[in-house]
Amino acid sequence: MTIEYTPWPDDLAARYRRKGYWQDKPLTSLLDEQLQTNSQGIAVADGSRSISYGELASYSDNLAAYLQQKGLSAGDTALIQLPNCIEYYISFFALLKLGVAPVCALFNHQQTELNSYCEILQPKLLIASSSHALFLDNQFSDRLSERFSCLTTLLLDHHKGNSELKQAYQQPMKFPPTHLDASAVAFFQLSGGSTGTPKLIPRTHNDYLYSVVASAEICQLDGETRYLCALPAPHNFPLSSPGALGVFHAGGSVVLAPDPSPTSCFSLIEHYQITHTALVPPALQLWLSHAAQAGYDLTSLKLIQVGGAKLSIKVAEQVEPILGCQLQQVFGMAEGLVNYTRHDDDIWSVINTQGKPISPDDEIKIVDKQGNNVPQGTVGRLLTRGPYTFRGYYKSPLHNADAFDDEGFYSSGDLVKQLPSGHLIVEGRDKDQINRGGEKIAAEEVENLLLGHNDIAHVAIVSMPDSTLGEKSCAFIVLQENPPTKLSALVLRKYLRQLGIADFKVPDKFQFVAALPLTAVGKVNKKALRATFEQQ
Ligand code: AMP
Ligand code: DBH
Repeated sequence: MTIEYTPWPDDLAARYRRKGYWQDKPLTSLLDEQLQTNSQGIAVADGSRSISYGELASYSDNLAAYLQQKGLSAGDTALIQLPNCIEYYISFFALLKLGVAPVCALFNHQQTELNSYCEILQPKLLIASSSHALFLDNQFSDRLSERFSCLTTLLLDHHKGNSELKQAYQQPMKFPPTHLDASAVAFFQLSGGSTGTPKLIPRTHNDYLYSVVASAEICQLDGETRYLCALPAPHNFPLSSPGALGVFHAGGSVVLAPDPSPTSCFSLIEHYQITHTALVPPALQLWLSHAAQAGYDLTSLKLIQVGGAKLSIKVAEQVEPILGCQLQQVFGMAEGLVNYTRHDDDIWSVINTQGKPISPDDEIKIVDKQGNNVPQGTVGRLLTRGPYTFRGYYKSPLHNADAFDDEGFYSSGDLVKQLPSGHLIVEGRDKDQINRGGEKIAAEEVENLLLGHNDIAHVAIVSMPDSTLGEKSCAFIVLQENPPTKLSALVLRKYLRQLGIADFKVPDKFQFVAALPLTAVGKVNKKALRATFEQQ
């Protein structure tokens, strides 16, 4: 059984192979290569534990063999939700080895998100952690199993002590190497989304491995690299740009932090002599303001990557003077295209641009509202296709018809301009999304949940400027006539939390209005709603 996805056209696939981007090797080859030469080297550390490449390989073999016995096989799918811990990479590689494609939920996702992923993917397996409130007891997992009869295996991990998951991966078992088709779906990435329901991004071994290997080269990773993974481990940025997988390719070590705060990270930097890390802009700002008085030695840091949301020039300028290391801007997307400022870029480009694409075969179009190319240096909508940019969301034909143009270019919804050097500058966005310090909120998803409330007639969620997060979210609410209860922000927050959505999606502000402004064609005029904040 194979997992369906939209393939690249034959001529492009042939080109990507000819140019050596696609090597027809599975993602698991990263580990196999380290096993040959570096099996004693530390692959991952979290808090007090660490495992070598040899252990990562054998633990993921054991788990793959255990799951095979449970009836999982190539072409099946799984849902993983784990915090930043060693078990995340063991589970990820075990499933890759089996040919089971997981979607890896973020740890702050709640029941709405997990239900959606199960709905779309119909997974056979769930790997989750009892350190998440949803899995403290069996209530939620029982409900999931009842609702999704596809879910036949559940493996729980506990932060402390033994667990089903730990038993499964520690029990020595032979897992004979199986052939994996490198053009098949390896796993699903999560899209930040701009529609009512979450979208999954199928990533193949070939395309993802290329982005990882090319990123590791651009970022000059080697066996001495010690990378601090402080963002959520499954996120595309710390997984692949070059992220943990890039570090594994280079034979370095990944150190996991529970979160990106200075309190969690600075002692780890000093202790493990961290050389590289990846942050979102709000976390960087915290690092900058705490570096001086924290009393930790951060001099091992060579490179801080910043991406996920636009970094202000003022903050970018402070990185070298305050943290004593190089800055790299990263503008990427789980759908594919990733841009980096380069080591040999002039300082102006590093501070002022969001970098240039990984690959000579990343094709970029910047177009106006009619879809015509704009003159160079002019702001327009970004479209892209290339050797690691997907060609379609999983099982979403209607949405795909909008998200791609006739030539298979993906429209990212970003407004950018390109300099003669190829560097892109992100100038804004043309998608119904709020970027809350790197955490993406699809406005429509939260609007739909609020519309489920009996007393709400209309709702529109838009971004409002915020000095720390860049943007926060504001819900403009029109009540039904004569609502029986008095609705307040407090009540609505509680309502959303009871439905169970990730906390960052709960609007920061609720504004009750008599009516929503409309455009000439009768759509909600979000531009006018956003403008109300500019006037304040
Ligand atoms: P996602 O589709 O959830 O992976 O989010 C990718 C989106 O994050 C991009 O399309 C941009 O809108 C935004 N983004 C990522 N990195 C940057 C950056 N360095 N500057 C500005 N926006 C960014
Ligand atoms: O925001 C992102 O999705 C992102 C940012 C930087 C990303 O996917 C990436 C690098 O790979």
